[in-house]
Parts: sequence; structure tokens; C-alpha cells
Amino acid sequence: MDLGLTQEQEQFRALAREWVDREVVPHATEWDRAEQVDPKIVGKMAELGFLGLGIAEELGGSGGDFLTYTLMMEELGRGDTSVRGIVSVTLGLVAKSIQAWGSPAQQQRWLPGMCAGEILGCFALTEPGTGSDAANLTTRAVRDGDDWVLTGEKIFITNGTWAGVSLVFARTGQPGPKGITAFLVPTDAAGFGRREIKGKLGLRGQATAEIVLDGVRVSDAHRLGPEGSGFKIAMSALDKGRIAVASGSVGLARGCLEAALAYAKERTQFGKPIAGYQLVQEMLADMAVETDAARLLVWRAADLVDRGRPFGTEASMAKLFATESAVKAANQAIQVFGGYGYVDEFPVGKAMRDARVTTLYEGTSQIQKLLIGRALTGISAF
Ligand code: COS
Repeated sequence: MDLGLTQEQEQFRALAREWVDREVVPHATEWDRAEQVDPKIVGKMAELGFLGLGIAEELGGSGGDFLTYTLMMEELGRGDTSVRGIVSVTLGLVAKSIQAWGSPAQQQRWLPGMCAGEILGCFALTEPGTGSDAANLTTRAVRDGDDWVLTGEKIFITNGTWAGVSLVFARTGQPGPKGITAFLVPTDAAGFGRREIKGKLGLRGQATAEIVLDGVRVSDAHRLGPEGSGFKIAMSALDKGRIAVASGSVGLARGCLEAALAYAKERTQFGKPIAGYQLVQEMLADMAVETDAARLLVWRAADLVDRGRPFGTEASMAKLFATESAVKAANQAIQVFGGYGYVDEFPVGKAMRDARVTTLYEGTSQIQKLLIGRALTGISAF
């Protein structure tokens, strides 16, 4: 067993780390207050090849294995979960689904622009009435000659108002998972309405939207994969997406640990730095152990992906542990900072608000536990 990174992976991580320190960390608070990251960040990430990682070079991507992708997620997650989300949805959920399931014409139409940061993607699965129970979604796509007409509502869609292409999951047949088909819908299509959801607890820099499809007409050439395969496309994207969320959460937890450690060495109470007190060291030690353990779960899942082995259960374990650990780490970091952790002059309050969503999206902690339970027992709770 070799838990070391290759020289290429080390170099990539160093580049991403330095870039995040320069381009993301200094602005994260201001973007959080403004409820919008600077859109220019997208082009800057594209220049470094971040938005094409794992996409074939002939389609405008920069290649690279899945482990390298998780290294990028960790660094972006350390800097700002909103920025990490823009990439993990555009690249991880949408572009990679197009690469895996798309026709050559669909790949040519969307992927070079997505890798160049000119087109963002959004993943339109969740609906007002179906979150965890995604197989029961009600958005409909009805065949009309060579076209499909889509009608329905989607909610909590990351990049919703920024995206140029929306991967929409709609019902085309029977109830349940086998009646769902995926479509690549240009967001400037007539009848495609979107509204940004404001007032979120965290992830404020990222455009989260409600989407209304009011008779949106697309040709059959916009269908992604075979009819009835939409649920499979969504679930296989989410399997890898969950590793990305896990890795971003490792980054978030590491950011909290680094901030708390630096602060604890600086802050003096009762005549000595608080880092010298055992109860503070306990919090720092807990954060360090859980962050490292979460990273090892992420790397194991990523390694399985890279070796072409089944990884779904390991992805669920990584997501469950890393996201819950990130919430704990942010909470402990606030404890170390005391009153200063409660104002946004320091980054840990934002980390707490941002961490909270990670146990909800791309499958709640409860869904991950039920998936792990099903793998252990062979009995499905759904
Ligand atoms: N990869 C590929 N195919 C998958 C799959 C996966 N991870 N999971 C299920 N499928 C396939 C199954 O193989 C099955 O097809 P076959 O009968 O041809 O084999 C079909 O999809 C239906 O499977 P099943 O009925 O077993 O569905 P599940 O029980 O796996 O799914 C849960 C139920 C609750 C696990 C699923 O709906 C889920 O993950 N919900 C959470 C949704 C979510 O994460 N939402 C967040 C949206 S993004 S913010």
C-alpha cells in the first residue's frame, strides 16, 4: 500500500494551494457579505485547467485522475465552499456526465466551453416535493414529433442563475426510477425561468436557484443517454459527487483547524497562549484526527474510482464522515475563537454556516447511512 501522492499530484496540490491562498482566501468574507463570488473567478480557474480536470484533452479538458480532482476539491473547499461548489457541479456533475453519456455532438457542443469557463452547468434533479426521494420526481417531458416539451419545477439548484446548460431530469415514462430521462437544456430556451434564492444560512457566494420549466421545447438531440436512463445517470454522477463534497469538507475542516491553531497560539488568557491549555489542545487534536481520517476515506474512494473498482459504499462513508466532521470542526473552531468566532472578521463563523449544508446536499447523512446499511445487510430501507 502506498498512501503517498505522485510527483504530479504533489505539484498540482501545491499549485492549487498557492492559488487559493492568493485568489480566494482574501476575498471569501467580502463575497459572503455581498452574497456573490466575483464571477471573474471562473475564468481564472479555467486558465489553470481546474474546470477541465478529468475531461479528455481533445474535448478541451486537462486530463488527470480522480484523486487529483479530490485534491483540487480539498483546496477549493478550504478557500470557499461556494467556489468549490461552482466547480464540483459544473465539472463533476454536469461535464463529466456529458463525457460519460453524451454523443460526440453533445460533447463537442458543451465540453470545450465548459472547460474554458465560458459555460457553467447546473444539475436540475431536486424538486420542491422530491429531495431524498429523487426517483419520484414529477417534472415531465412529453414527446412532440422530434421534440420534447418539459414542464415542472426544480429547487436548490447550484449555479442555477449562472449556468448556460442545465442537466434536467424529467419523467418520460412509468412512475419510479425507470421512467426518468436526462436532457441537456440550454438555459436561454424559451420557457426556462430561474430565480436566485436569497437569505441562505451559508453558501452565500454561490447562485442557488429555483427553476421553472414552462413548456420548454428541445429537440431529441438534447436527450442525454437512452430514454429511461436518467436516474442511473443522476445516481452515478452523485456517487462521484459525494466524494467531491467529502473532499471539499476535508478542506473546510482543515481551514478551521489551521485558523484555530494560529489563533490559539496568538491569543493569551491568564498570562499564556490558550494553545497551552489542555482543553484547547483537546479540541485541536479532535479536529486534526477527524480531518485526517476523513481525508483517508476520501482517498480510498478516489483510489477505487481510479482503479475502476466499485466505490459507491466507500463514497457514502467518505461523504457521511467528512461532512459531519466538517460541521464539528467548524463548531470547535468557533469555540477556540470565543466571541471573535461569532463575528465575520474571522473565517470560522462562515465555515460553520457553509459546512452545515454539506450534510444535506448530494444525499443527506441519513441517506448515506441507509446506503451503507443496505450494502452491509443486503436489505433496502427504501
Ligand atoms: N449508479 C448507477 N445506477 C444506480 C445507482 C448508482 N449509484 N443507484 C441506483 N441505480 C440504479 C439501480 O441499479 C436501478 O436500476 P436497475 O434496476 O436497472 O439495476 C435503478 O437505479 C433504481 O435503483 P433503486 O430503486 O435501488 O434506487 P436506490 O434505492 O438506489 O435509490 C436512493 C434510492 C434514496 C438511494 C436515491 O434516490 C438517492 O440517492 N436519493 C438521494 C438523492 C440525492 O442525493 N439528492 C440530492 C440531489 S443533488 S443536491
